[in-house]
Amino acid sequence: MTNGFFYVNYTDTNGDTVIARYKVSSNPNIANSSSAFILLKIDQPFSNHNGGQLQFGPDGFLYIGMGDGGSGGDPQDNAQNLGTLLGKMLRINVDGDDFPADPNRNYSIPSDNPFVGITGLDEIWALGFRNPWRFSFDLLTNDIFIGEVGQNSFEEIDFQPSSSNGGENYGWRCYEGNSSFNLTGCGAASNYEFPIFEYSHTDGCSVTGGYRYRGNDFSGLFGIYFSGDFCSGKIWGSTQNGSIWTTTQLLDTNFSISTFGEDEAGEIYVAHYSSPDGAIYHIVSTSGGSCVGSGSFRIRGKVTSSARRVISGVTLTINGPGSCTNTATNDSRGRYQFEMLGNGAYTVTPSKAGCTFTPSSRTVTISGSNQTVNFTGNCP
Ligand SMILES: [Ca+2]
Ligand SMILES: [Ca+2]
Ligand SMILES: [Ca+2]
Repeated sequence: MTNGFFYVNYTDTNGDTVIARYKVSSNPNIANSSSAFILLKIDQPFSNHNGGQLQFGPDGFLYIGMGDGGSGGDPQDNAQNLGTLLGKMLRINVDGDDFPADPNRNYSIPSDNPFVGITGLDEIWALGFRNPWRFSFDLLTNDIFIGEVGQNSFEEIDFQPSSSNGGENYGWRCYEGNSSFNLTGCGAASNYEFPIFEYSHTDGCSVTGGYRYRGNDFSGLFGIYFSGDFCSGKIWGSTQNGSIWTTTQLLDTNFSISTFGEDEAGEIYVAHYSSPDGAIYHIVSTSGGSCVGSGSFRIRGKVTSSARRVISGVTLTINGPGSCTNTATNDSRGRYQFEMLGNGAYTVTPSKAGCTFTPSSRTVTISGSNQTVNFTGNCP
């Protein structure tokens, strides 16, 4: 953000949740410690399940993941209660103050929040969460993925499409994952949103929600949503086909997975929490996959002899980001092309029995535009 503000969610020394804004100092890596401005304070009845994730949405509003207040089994029934901010996803406007008399609420309410004008706190964007402490927006579609920690049996990933107007009920403490937990006072199952992925405590103990890969370096990972488990170190990948999600285990690490991260280019990282020193790892693909389909640009060109005669039937091999590869054969006019390429460096290599080419291969970088790569061949 060019205004130098950044936002944090912390647990204060009373055990309560604070959402605060700070400003960077003259050193871009150091905050001005006297610049604190508290937006929101929320009393926490127990010491666990404070949530913690903050994300600005593509709409410019701040989304806040709030746990159910803690203990076990949501004893205060917070997640299903529209009169408390606990157990909710919140959505606020960090500009303005709709509560001038309240020193613990210093923000305004987006007018299209789902409980504006009806019963329910106006900050609420979605409800029915136990501890949604890691959630993220899909950089391409703006869909929301929410890692939701379960009680004793099931961990889950919840999904909210970008077309949503908010107000979904994700089920906790009526449901833990897809299974009923405590149905006292609950409605029909059709009132609740169920996870796109759940796993039992055979495979872990506490889910860490991640990001959907939208980077350019590993085309084979494009569109995969990554999540992991703090206890087992397993990492899963979820892929979408219409409304159907399929999840497979991609890695079984010895990490204590405390968070995933996403950089400005859409590359994904995973953090291993350990004492005294943790570590951050970059998730890469070693399996290649197709370069074609990872973006919207093309490489094309022509193969001719030094006398400018067409050489056809040449096989062209492309190698690109993340070890991706494709081949194409040029046409009777000597032309070839590779379409739908993402940004990055590509090497194109021609081959045909009995021929030599000048140069033998060429490397070009796609950076927001198409590229032309021609070759001269000698086929005596
Ligand atoms: Ca206020
Ligand atoms: Ca209301
Ligand atoms: Ca749920």
